[in-house]
Amino acid sequence: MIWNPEAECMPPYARKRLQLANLKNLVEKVYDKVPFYRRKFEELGITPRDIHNLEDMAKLPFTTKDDLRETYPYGLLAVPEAEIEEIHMSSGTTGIPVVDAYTRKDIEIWGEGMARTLSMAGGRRNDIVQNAYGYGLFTGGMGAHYGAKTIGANVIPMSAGNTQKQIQVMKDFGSTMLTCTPSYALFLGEAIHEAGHNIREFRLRAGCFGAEPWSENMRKEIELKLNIKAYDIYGLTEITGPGVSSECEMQNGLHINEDLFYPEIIDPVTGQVLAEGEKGELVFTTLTKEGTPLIRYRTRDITCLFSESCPCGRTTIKMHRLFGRTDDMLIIRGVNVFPSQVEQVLIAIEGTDPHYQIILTRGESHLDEMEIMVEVQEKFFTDETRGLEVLRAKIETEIRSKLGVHAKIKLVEPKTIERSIGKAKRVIDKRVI
Ligand code: DLL
Repeated sequence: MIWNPEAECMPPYARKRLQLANLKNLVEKVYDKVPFYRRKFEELGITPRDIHNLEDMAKLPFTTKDDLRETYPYGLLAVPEAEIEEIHMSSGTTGIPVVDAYTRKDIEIWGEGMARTLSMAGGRRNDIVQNAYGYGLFTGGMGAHYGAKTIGANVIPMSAGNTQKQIQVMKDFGSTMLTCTPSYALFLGEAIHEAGHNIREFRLRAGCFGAEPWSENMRKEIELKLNIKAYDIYGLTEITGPGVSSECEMQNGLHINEDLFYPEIIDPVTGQVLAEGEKGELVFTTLTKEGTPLIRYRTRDITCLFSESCPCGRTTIKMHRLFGRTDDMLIIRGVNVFPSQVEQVLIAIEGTDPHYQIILTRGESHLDEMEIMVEVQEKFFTDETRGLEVLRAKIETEIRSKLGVHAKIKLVEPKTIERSIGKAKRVIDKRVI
């Protein structure tokens, strides 16, 4: 079902007109109300009057995560504090959180974005949405909650964790949709089987999973284990949370809510705007945000955009599932490696599960060493060491051929690697530079 056909199926020329009108409003507003942007505009020698068409976007300054941290907590507010009704934050790695502050209208629009997301996954009024994203400062819980309420579904606010209770509720209340991180979905699927339940007796039929990278093969595993259709959904705290883009029933690229968030792809080194189809850093301008609007926010996420006529009827531009992040990229002895590439290799090899951890060290020779801990399925973890050695050697060879780096592979028993109820921790970097 298409939640908002007017917005989602609008002819592209009409959408461009709407985007331009909203962009002009936005630029005037931040120039007037946010000293940080006024200063940035002045440094570039531009004013809102220089924005005549969407191509003029390239004249505008970028906003970075550092800018957000430097203006913490309220430096980017474009409305009086009294108009803010909710705050969310993500902590990231440096400790200074990035903040998103929402007005009432921002929350409504968030619910609208997530209503579109859930509808793409077949969500309707009579659905029972088991929301296992964490509630709190993280945007997953509240975002999915607002979306489920907007479509009029029954939302069960489970939050993350408490796996046995999740299974009991899913069974007893007949949850039809699940929202959580993909790693937790997989974990839940395994726990359901281990508890001796037959998943076919559950009513679950779809799940909206995001907030961390996952691969096509991981989708297949989740779909199999939970007996559902699994949809990729994307978003980030800085520009609202989930509900920025999501997959429709074609499961082939994520439709971006372009009327709300204007996407660009840039070369992460030069900042040049790249053409459709080219891989680069995803940049968003929040076209309707009131509380903390952002101009050309550099997400550090790597993807490409493509517009094609989607059989689902939506006309919005799509983004490819993420290839990685500019700051997730590991440089191992000079070779660029993304954790998602490791996952792709592992999942294609029979006998392994997508539970893995990459450990980086720097040995006495001062060279980077990569070790990958890989969980082996119970049935392969026999006493027969030869079989395991064959598997280990196979993974090592595949990693070398697909990624171009050597990794020491350590096979471990099922459930050795710590499970996460939220985002999985895939990399432990112990290198001292
Ligand atoms: O993760 C918002 C969210 C909640 C998205 C629930 C989807 C579902 P942050 O904690 O600020 O916000 O993290 C944002 O997570 O820049 C990406 O690097 C990554 N990410 C989000 N969705 C996906 C996805 C939420 N579908 C950061 N695939 C983003 C891969 C994702 N990475």
